[in-house]
Amino acid sequence: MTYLGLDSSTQSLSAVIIRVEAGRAEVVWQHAIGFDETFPEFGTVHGVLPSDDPRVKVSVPAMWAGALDRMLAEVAHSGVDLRGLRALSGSAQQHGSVYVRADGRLARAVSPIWMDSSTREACADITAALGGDAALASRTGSRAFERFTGPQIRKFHQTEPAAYAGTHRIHMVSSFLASQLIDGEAPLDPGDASGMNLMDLATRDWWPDAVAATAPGLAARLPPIVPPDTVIGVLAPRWQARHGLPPARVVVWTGDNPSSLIGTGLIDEGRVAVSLGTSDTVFGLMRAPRVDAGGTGHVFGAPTGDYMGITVFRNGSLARERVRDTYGLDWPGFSAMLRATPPGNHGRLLFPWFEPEITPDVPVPGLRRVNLDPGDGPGHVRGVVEAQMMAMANHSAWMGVDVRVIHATGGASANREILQVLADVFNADVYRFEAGNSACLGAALRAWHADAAASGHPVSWPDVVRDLATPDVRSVVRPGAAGTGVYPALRRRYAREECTVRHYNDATL
Ligand code: XUL
Repeated sequence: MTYLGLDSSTQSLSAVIIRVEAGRAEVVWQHAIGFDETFPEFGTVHGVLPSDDPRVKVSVPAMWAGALDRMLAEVAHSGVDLRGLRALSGSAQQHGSVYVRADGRLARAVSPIWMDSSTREACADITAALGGDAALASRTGSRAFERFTGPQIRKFHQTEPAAYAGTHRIHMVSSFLASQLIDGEAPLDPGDASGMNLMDLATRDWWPDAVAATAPGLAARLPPIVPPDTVIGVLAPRWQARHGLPPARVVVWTGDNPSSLIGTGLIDEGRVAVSLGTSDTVFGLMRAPRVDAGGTGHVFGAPTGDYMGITVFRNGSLARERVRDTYGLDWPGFSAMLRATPPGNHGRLLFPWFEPEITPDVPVPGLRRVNLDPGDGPGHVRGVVEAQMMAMANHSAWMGVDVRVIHATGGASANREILQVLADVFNADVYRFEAGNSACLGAALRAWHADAAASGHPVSWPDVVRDLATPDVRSVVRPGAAGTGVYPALRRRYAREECTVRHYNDATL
């Protein structure tokens, strides 16, 4: 039996095929399609359309759908025997919204994505209508965030009322792509729906007050929310005919972070994963929703039916790349500079907010430096990595996990020197994974879990994650002396400085 997992991220669409025989799972094929280079006609840069306003970040649903078509062709030519393809599922960048008319055409050719920070007024309106940050967070898992789909919908309704009126269905990226696969209207799962400021965490259904506070007539435009293991249809006849694929079951899609929870094997409480991708995220499973009183983190639904706590940082891989490029380095050169600089960076601090930051809330982008000269390449290399790791450690404390072990994933987890800083700052053992894309792997594993349940032969989550989503023990990076030496005090200093400098509006500081 084989299962296909897909992941539509900010910059690319990835796929993985796993084979399951006698309960053992192995990866038999993987592939990725980069958006910018494969579809230059759409004009995206790192998967995003250029904009004069740094707060506005949109991308192109037609490009995502084109990539899906291209990927199914690649799957068909993968050389894997697909007669045994039982099911597929997928994940996507979270929060983005796609506006579809009744005739199936798009009411808006572009979609706001998770990097957008242009909905401050909409957030304020929704927060006021629902009784404040704490009330909204305790009900939906998060206070209002600018990238969340509810505030985005409110802005769309206010700025383009005619297009909103002509919208029949508002999809997230995940349900938009799943809809293509079944040639119908796909529902949402609680994992992705909890990134909208619209879902009631307790009922895992729409919260009527939030729906009413967001935009008129919204209830009729939202997809239903179904349990995470739901089979929503089969691969539509047009895909079967076009690519010679079987009528495999399609399992509801979810967000990339919930899917990564499975792809990094986090099916119990007590461990966290750190994903170092376009966004950096820290997340872990929660049996009961413990909402962040400080308002930086989120509680989402988990694919296991539990919950997950997560904190999201916008200046992830693109910030690391900006520093690398500014000082004319390649990745080996970047790593060499990390090795050559001491933990603590001689007191030099960098706040790497090249773009508006989500955590902490920094609406006006720009680097802030403390004791750091703009020409100091080594100081910036260690500065960006230490800043990212300290921000992650500080801002994920609300999850209440005593972090002893970290599962590291995402592109930068291939870099041992970056993982050493992660291990030192958290004073925790860090493990890596074989599979490059944990969201994509998680989608394939979720397809297996749901298909087994639908076939009347359920497989437990521990069995599903055992072979492929277990960290490679040989990959462990252990904390050095800095874990108990410099970093505890430096983390406190970083937190204090962060409170001050995030209010500065001058990018040249
Ligand atoms: C999660 C978030 C990002 C995107 C990246 O809240 O905004 O991690 O999901 O694809």
